[in-house]
Amino acid sequence: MTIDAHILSMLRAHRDGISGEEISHQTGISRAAVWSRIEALRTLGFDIAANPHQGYRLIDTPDCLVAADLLARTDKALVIGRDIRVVDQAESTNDLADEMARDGLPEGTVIFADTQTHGRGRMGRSWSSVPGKGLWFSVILRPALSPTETTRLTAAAAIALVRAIRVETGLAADIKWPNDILLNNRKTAGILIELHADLDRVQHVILGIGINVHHNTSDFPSALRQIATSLKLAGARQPSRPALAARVLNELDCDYNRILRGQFSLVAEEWTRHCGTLGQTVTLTRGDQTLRGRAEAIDEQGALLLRTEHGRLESVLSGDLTPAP
Ligand code: BTX
Repeated sequence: MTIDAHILSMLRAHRDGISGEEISHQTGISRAAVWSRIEALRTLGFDIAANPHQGYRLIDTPDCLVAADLLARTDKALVIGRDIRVVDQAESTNDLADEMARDGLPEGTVIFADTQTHGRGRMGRSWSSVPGKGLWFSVILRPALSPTETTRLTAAAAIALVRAIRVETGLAADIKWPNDILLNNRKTAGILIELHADLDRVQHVILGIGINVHHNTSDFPSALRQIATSLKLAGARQPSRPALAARVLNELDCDYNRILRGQFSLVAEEWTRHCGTLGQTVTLTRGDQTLRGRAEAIDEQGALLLRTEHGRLESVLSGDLTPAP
């Protein structure tokens, strides 16, 4: 953890205040250096009070993403959030994370961008990533899974998002198979998994997540206004991007470790409870193929089990679903 992350973590643990001497003792830097780090944090927008009796007290946190702040909030992470980086702009955080993974950065490293110029969805679709309005980030993972088993990671990310949104905003989101998080039937978050793999072994996986947080309707491109929403539009009062970011990472850490421990059934169970798609008759589109059937469950890989009109049970790993007429 960086010194700033350590200081923020101590300030959070001592809401009534902590002395400069104690911070200096725990971080191993001088009291003058503590003061100068507090000044630097104030410049970033952290409201930190100082008084001779109570010491330093964290009053308020800015809505912007600061790596030290996120690290302080995820300091119990087993894997995800061990290293966190923030950039102002990226073409796509998935590309940045992929470069970082190829450069050997460890699994669990997370990269956030305040905006993306070429944010993408599946199959070359674009993902709108308005500056300062949402969370656009990617996580490097190196799981011991086969390429088909990585579908489990989409399910894990989906339930982590549902829990994080509920805890931070009180809103109950639905999962739409395979990778959409909906509020009031509109897309508020999306998940994009990209693999670097051999035939039977994954080298690394980039898990990209986009969450619309502060958008007003006019912040979305006109083509999205009828299908997209944000936490704010769905009724969240003053959602905080850093609080939500850290919560998602903490929840994801928990679900990722469930998968690594062979407990995907727990993830699948929770996914099933939150998935609005199950039980519906749907049309699945995959390239130029379409399939009509009833969405029944997800299997142990994370694939959707679809009962076709002919009674066959098809297991599908990817595609787009629409309600069947
Ligand atoms: P998807 O292919 O399921 O959805 C893409 C579709 O979603 C678009 O064609 C458009 O209709 C709609 N859409 C685009 N932007 C938004 C938005 N902001 N809110 C709601 N709907 C939208 C979904 O793919 C996967 C999205 C992952 C995005 C993250 S952001 C960080 C990381 N970097 C990156 O380039 N992608 C991921």
